[in-house]
Amino acid sequence: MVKPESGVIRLLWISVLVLIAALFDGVLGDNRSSGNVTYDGRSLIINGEHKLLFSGSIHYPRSTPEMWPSLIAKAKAGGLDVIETYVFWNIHEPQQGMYDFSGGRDIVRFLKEVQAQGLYACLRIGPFIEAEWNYGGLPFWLRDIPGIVYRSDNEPFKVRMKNFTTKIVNMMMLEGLYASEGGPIILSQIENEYSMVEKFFNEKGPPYVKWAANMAVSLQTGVPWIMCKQNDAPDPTINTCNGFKCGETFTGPNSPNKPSIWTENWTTYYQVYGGEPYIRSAEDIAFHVALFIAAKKGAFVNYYMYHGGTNFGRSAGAHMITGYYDQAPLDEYGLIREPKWSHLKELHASVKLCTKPLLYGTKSNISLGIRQNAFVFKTKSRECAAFLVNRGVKDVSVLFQNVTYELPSYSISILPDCKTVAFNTKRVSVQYNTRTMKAVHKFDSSYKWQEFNEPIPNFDQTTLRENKLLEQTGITKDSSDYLWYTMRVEPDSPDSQQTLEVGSRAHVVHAFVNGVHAGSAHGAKNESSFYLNNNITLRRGTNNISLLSVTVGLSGSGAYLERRVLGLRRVKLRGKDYSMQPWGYKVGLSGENSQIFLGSGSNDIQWSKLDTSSQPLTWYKTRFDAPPGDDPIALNLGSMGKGAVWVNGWGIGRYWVSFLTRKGEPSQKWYHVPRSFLKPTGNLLVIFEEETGNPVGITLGVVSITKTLFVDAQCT
Ligand SMILES: *[C@@H]1O[C@H](CO)[C@@H](O)[C@H](O)[C@H]1NC(C)=O
Ligand SMILES: *[C@@H]1O[C@H](CO)[C@@H](O)[C@H](O)[C@H]1NC(C)=O
Ligand SMILES: *[C@@H]1O[C@H](CO)[C@@H](O)[C@H](O)[C@H]1NC(C)=O
Ligand SMILES: *[C@@H]1O[C@H](CO)[C@@H](O)[C@H](O)[C@H]1NC(C)=O
Ligand SMILES: *[C@@H]1O[C@H](CO)[C@@H](O)[C@H](O)[C@H]1NC(C)=O
Ligand SMILES: *[C@@H]1O[C@H](CO)[C@@H](O)[C@H](O)[C@H]1NC(C)=O
Ligand SMILES: *[C@@H]1O[C@H](CO)[C@@H](O)[C@H](O)[C@H]1NC(C)=O
Ligand SMILES: *[C@@H]1O[C@H](CO)[C@@H](O)[C@H](O)[C@H]1NC(C)=O
Ligand SMILES: CC(=O)N[C@H]1CO[C@H](CO)[C@@H](O)[C@@H]1O
Repeated sequence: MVKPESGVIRLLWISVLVLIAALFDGVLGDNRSSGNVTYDGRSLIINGEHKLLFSGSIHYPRSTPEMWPSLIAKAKAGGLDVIETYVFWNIHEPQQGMYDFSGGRDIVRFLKEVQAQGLYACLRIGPFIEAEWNYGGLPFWLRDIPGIVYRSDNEPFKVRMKNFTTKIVNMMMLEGLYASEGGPIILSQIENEYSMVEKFFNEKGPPYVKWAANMAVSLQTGVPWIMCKQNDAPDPTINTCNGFKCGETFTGPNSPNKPSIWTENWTTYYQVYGGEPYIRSAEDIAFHVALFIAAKKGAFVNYYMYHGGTNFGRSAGAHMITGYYDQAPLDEYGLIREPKWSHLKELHASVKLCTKPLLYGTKSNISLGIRQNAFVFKTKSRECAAFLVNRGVKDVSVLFQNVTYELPSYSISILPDCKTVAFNTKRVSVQYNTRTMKAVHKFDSSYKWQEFNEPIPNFDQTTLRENKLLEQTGITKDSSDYLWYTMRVEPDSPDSQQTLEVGSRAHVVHAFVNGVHAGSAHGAKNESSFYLNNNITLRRGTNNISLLSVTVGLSGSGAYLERRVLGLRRVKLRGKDYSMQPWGYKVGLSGENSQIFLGSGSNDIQWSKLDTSSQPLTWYKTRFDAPPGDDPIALNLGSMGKGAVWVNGWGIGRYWVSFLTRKGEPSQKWYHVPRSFLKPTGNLLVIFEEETGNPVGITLGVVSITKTLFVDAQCT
């Protein structure tokens, strides 16, 4: 009889259990060999064997091919069996019929790395994915297809969706990547959380679900298809659960012969500009995973995300910060975050010890108290595993099979032999760590910087004209975040103060009057429209009003994305509406149009010495050497306002440090620069700053992990 012991003894015990688990691997056939994949009411069946699988999301475009092997290795070491990724349609088919699977888009290389490390893969094709990714992963050109309605029983959409899904499935088959061919892919997903929007499509919703399922199944991959958060997923596709607490909320598979699968157990939550990081404790995640496995007969759990990574370039969805799920078990840089990583690793090892009773035993539910119960799994050959659950807010002692067990509040103890506690979700016995950013280079020599002021276009310089305010993305086609709206105005009473009111449905607006900055305003994730209200001074005669409307990623959430309206909706001067006056438009920035971030000289770009009085809309450039070593590196942009960064032409992402959280902090100050983007010396750093940030305050840091304190299980 072993009761929960001190952290050290328990750690030893865990190691023994992990060893036993390793020995059992062969016996249980848990060697992740591929073969035909089917399922029944208990689990997925691979090569004839039932499987209890732990999975983690790692999205290939959110890191670099150079990072993939180590991310996958750390996932495997953390006890995962499966790597899950979406397929990101808009990076693969940026123009209709023109495909790109090169470099960081090489999904086949990613999946082959998963295979080489002996793991399975779950391929969530979508091809609508949301994923806090620009436009939910849909290519923007779809919007120009006449009559298209996305994600609905709509022929123009279905043709494109089928075309891309087929393209991906064929590509995987050609490479032998489905388990049925000896490859790693054991599951594929069609659509994504459709039930969240289905009602908005009225009678066009249900037939679309059926069509999507049939279309997917007809591709004959030899592995099952899942539809997450789709309780009516048509046979044989499997409905799966997404959420924080599937152990409590999942209503179960929609057929007794489908297994319980949790496709998105959120390890944290995405972060928006102005938002704080969401910290979900290792204990809370472990509790809900153990509960899902015990109470819901869960047979597949996927961590969303196991590694979040970086929204490089313009890939982030509306208002999303550049770092993605930094609080996951592997942080943005791919470094192990403790105690999350190890605590979950111990959970996986303990649950794996229960594999036989869990998969082949019968379950009983025994009450141990008002808020305490035991889920007991027993096979005919009397192998037994128990999960002792305390849903109460107090630590309690319970009597289970004549033995007393201490159960901390809101925790689950796992007893792989119905006697010995191998793991308790609340007792964290691993070393905590903290991440340190050590500045190794300061960009404080102003003479090493050059700048270029983005020209402010006037109405006279525009070619696209319309007597109204146009929808933004209809003009930009999302080729840029930026659209200039320009007009001319002659004031009735000159030299006077006028109120300028701009109503916008984009994300940011910067106003310029006769080339001089006259105010800015912005919205937020929860504020889809906003106003700029400023007093401006007009001159006698013609005045040039230039308004730069900015998007910060396109939303991928909700129905009818093809009808979304962005950009300026109303402009008033001294109360008079100018919305239907002649407006001139310019798409993008001069710097963007001449690819200033590639460093190659262009005739329109005249770089000059750094001016001490920074003005809005300025490009900055300098060069730097790579810090020695292999540790990840990041730029501290805390001295800047809002804009975007490039290193050697690679888009590092947008930054928006001037948008403060309620605590008065930027949501993200450090921006990951992957090592593989760098040369040893002379790396080109280019920044576009929309506000009046100070580039001389930027630093380059090396990211490292320090173990901090050992927390004894009894002391927590
Ligand atoms: C893996 O499992 C398959 C099927 O159960 C078996 O044929 C194969 O020998 C196993 N491989 C190893 C290395 O155990
Ligand atoms: C998969 O199923 C097919 C058709 O039932 C069968 O021919 C094939 O041998 C199976 N493959 C494996 C690896 O079991
Ligand atoms: C997809 O559409 C392209 C044209 O854009 C066509 O060439 C291709 O054959 C189609 N592929 C499939 C699998 O339907
Ligand atoms: C198990 O029993 C407890 C009461 O002891 C009850 O609260 C709980 O809902 C039961 N769970 C299942 C999955 O039957
Ligand atoms: C518990 O103790 C009682 C009486 O001492 C005994 O009859 C019973 O078999 C025991 N149960 C187990 C599971 O050991
Ligand atoms: C407005 O723009 C025109 C064309 O660029 C320019 O000639 C004129 O001087 C500008 N007016 C003011 C007041 O800046
Ligand atoms: C949006 O969120 C911010 C911060 O949480 C809050 O101050 C603001 O009132 C919210 N706006 C709306 C329209 O809910
Ligand atoms: C604009 O000026 C008016 C009158 O001077 C004043 O009442 C108002 O507060 C000012 N508005 C802003 C946004 O500064
Ligand atoms: C889509 C979804 O279910 N989101 C939920 C995730 O969990 C958080 C916190 O529990 C909820 O606020 C969301 O609504």
